[in-house]
Amino acid sequence: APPGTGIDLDNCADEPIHIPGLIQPHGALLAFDHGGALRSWSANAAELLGFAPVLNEQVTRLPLQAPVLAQLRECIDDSGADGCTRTAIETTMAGQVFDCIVHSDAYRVIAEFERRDIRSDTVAAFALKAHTAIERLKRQKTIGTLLQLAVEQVRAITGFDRVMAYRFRHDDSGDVIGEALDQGLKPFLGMRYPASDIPAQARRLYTINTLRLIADIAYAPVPLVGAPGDPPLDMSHAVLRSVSPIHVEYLQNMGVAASMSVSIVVNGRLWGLIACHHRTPLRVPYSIRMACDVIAQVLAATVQSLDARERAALVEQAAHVRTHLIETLLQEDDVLAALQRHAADLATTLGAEALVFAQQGRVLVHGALSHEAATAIVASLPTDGEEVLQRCGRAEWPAATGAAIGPWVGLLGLHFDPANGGWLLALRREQVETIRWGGKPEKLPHTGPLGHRLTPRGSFDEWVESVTDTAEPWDAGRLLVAEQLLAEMHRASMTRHAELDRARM
Ligand code: BLA
Repeated sequence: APPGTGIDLDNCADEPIHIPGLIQPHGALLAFDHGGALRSWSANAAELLGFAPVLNEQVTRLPLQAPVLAQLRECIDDSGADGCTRTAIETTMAGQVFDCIVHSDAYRVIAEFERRDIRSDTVAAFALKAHTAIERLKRQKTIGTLLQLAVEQVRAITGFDRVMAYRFRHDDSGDVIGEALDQGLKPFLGMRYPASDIPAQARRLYTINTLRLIADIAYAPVPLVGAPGDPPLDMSHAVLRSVSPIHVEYLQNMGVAASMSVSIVVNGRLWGLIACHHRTPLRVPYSIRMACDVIAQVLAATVQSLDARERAALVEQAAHVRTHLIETLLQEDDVLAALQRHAADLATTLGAEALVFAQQGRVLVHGALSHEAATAIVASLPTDGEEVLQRCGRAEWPAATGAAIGPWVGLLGLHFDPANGGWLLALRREQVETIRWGGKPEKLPHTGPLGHRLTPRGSFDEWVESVTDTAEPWDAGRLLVAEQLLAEMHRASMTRHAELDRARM
């Protein structure tokens, strides 16, 4: 663990990553108060920028190029109200080209000078590539093809060895669902990681600051110096922010030497990340990073509309299935046989891996579920009028059911005929059984001081442990589908009974 911080694997969501008091060494930082007085700077400022900073020196007295000064003064003038938005310009100091990136928050105006070794025209050519990339992204029809194209484009623009699309799940664990990589690297596609690999404070930060670069994992952090009584500098929006040492070890254990990630924020929530790795240090210039940020924003907007479209398609499909089922139910005396005829469609719309239909002691099965397990499941159900029943963990099942249900711990039950024990059951397996684990568990060559946990395999083991005996819960969309189905079945049954009564009269 980072010495003296008290932060370890168990409490890493408490690490205040926005105020590390340190930066990465490929640049220097100056921080001014809203009056334009210099309050703190990185210890490498003199060496990189060619002048020795002095506490409370006015910005106008610093030996900066005129355009940089103008940019800083403008930010200082705007810093009072809403703050100034982040801007960047190129500048040369002590014979070195820098991107100077300026932004402000409620207390400070921060200027970061990031060293750049690539010429401006090369950078401009890459940024242009991003433009064509964006047009193609907007035309994608599914989230899968969209993310795959995006990772290929980000790889082409940045040169990373490996670029992954990482999508968060209902419980903040995540899946690698798209990947572009150099030959000779083992794919991570299909791998799943626990929520704790990206702790809560990091997720919060990543929704407001959407891109971060660790240019060289082996870096020695540079401390900030300045007025001793000042509160720590908030680096939430700083591009040179030094990252968590725990995360650095994680990447080291993976054999990664440089990392960048870009947030995909949908409806204000962190939906996923584009995560990039390189086996050697890689300093991606600021404007290329901004091009990636724009790609991620287009991605987010496209995800949002595809998501909405997918949801609408599900609702439409469910209505269709319902109509067909009801037609059959109105003609067919045997309700279970009617359900069985539509089983495949019902399983799809209910998001189930298997179905069980039960009534008056009869039990029918659709899917890879044994009759014994189905009978045990039916026997565990309440007989009262409970209409919709959900169980997502083994602990929610009656103790008497025991091991009889096998891996089928996820249940969504629709009590369509309480008087006759009529149930439609949608079932899901334990999550561990449904995961497509991309790489074979391997012996990992590197493991750091904090051990196995901070490796992809160790982290997967952690995930398995955290979800053992649970199934993925049904989301709001599927629950709505289920409730509408149940209501329609009740209506059909009443119609049917009314008809039978009439026939009898
Ligand atoms: C941050 N963890 C991150 C980030 C990623 C991951 C992408 C964002 C930072 C970056 O861009 O590099 C996780 N990276 C992954 C995963 C893969 C990957 C899952 O490439 C899969 C291939 N991490 C842990 C544990 C802790 C932890 C146990 O595994 C804490 C005990 C902490 N991760 C942690 C912290 C950050 C982080 C604190 C924030 C780093 C920062 O921005 O300062």
